[in-house]
Amino acid sequence: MRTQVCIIGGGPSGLLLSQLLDRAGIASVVLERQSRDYVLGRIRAGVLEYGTVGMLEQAGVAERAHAEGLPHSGTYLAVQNKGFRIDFDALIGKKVMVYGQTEVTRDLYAARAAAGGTVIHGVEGTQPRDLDTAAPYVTYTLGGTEHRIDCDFVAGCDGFHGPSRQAIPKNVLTEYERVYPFGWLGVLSETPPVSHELIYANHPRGFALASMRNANLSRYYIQAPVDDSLGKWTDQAFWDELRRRLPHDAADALITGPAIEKSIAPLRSYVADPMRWGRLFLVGDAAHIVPPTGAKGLNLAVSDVHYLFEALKQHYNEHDDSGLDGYSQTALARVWNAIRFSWWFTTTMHRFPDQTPFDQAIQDAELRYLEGSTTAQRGLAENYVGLPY
Ligand code: FAS
Ligand code: PHB
Repeated sequence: MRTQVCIIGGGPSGLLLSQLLDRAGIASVVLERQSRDYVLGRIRAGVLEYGTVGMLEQAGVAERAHAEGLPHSGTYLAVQNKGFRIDFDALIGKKVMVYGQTEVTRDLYAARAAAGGTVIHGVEGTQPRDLDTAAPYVTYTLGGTEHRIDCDFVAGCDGFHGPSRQAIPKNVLTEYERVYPFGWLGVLSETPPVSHELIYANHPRGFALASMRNANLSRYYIQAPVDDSLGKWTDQAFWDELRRRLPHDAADALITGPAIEKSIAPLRSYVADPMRWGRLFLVGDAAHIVPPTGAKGLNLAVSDVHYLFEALKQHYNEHDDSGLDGYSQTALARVWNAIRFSWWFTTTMHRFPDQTPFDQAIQDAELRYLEGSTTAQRGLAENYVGLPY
């Protein structure tokens, strides 16, 4: 088989890139290791930057998001059970949209199917090859049969554990990493959200987040040891701990119910540089990971797609490779802005096991400054709603 762009990974970045390329008349094939249902069964991001909504519109897949998504013009922060609001609209004149990554991916799968796009599920042993030549190709097996796709470019949209980043020689790649000494215990429940907007809570017992997916589907998180066993956290234990950490009015209003999904996710910051090697371009989690505190993971994947899509269009339509040659530098500039914001927000809102009284005093001062300064709040707001592409 031959195509113009071979995309490894059928998550949000791979599917969005394929959809955009298709609408620009550029052929692609998506190779996905898991089944469609497995991909859709993953519970992940919940907040879309306004730039991400714009990209979904450009891809022709934003209709359901606009119909069912929840525009949010602000968020609450809470310190020791006392909340205050950051008003995105008043500070920045922009909103975010609460619409789950699962639904974004569902809409993208539907659009690829409607367009007759090629998404091959269940592939194994995917391997990009001859990336440092003008004739790269990708091999994989399907049902025990070896296949090969010849292409012009390979987009590594295969997440943190995929083969694309591994294909870059170790002496070419610089990796930056910070692992946080805690995880997030997340619960999904078919209950009305406790608040009409998100609540990020800093509490001596640890961080908590009240989020949502729709009017009857709530998403809650509490900071927990990353090696905690899920068995330890009965639903009741989770709800009791969440109540202790939320603002008092929210804790009193909390409607609980059975957890329909419960998981512990580790938190890390990670960046791989460069995001390009020869005809391979890394996109999304294949190149970078952020702690979910700043709601940046999915949104960063989308801005990478934006830069790569524009560069590929420029290559095919104008025979100009300046976008491709500048992709890694351009994408990494935005990545590092998001890495910084996510690190700052995580450091400000969580309790670290080894933090000294000085560290705690600094965190308290940071939060008091944030509560009392519209300038500080404007900084948080412009990063949270998404910096321009
Ligand atoms: P993805 O990992 O989504 O997709 C990569 C795809 O490649 C997967 O479908 C995988 O099956 C496939 N693949 C891997 N290896 C392959 C191979 N060898 N061959 C073929 N296919 C292969 N972000 C937020 O913004 N907010 C959040 O709250 C949030 N919560 C998260 C919670 C968890 C538990 C995790 C793991 C991530 C969370 N994220 C969150 C980040 C997450 O949403 C990612 O940023 C987003 O999925 C990135 O999209 P992709 O880059 O497409 O990678
Ligand atoms: C979520 O709804 O899953 C969510 C929202 C905001 C975050 C992280 C996760 O910062």
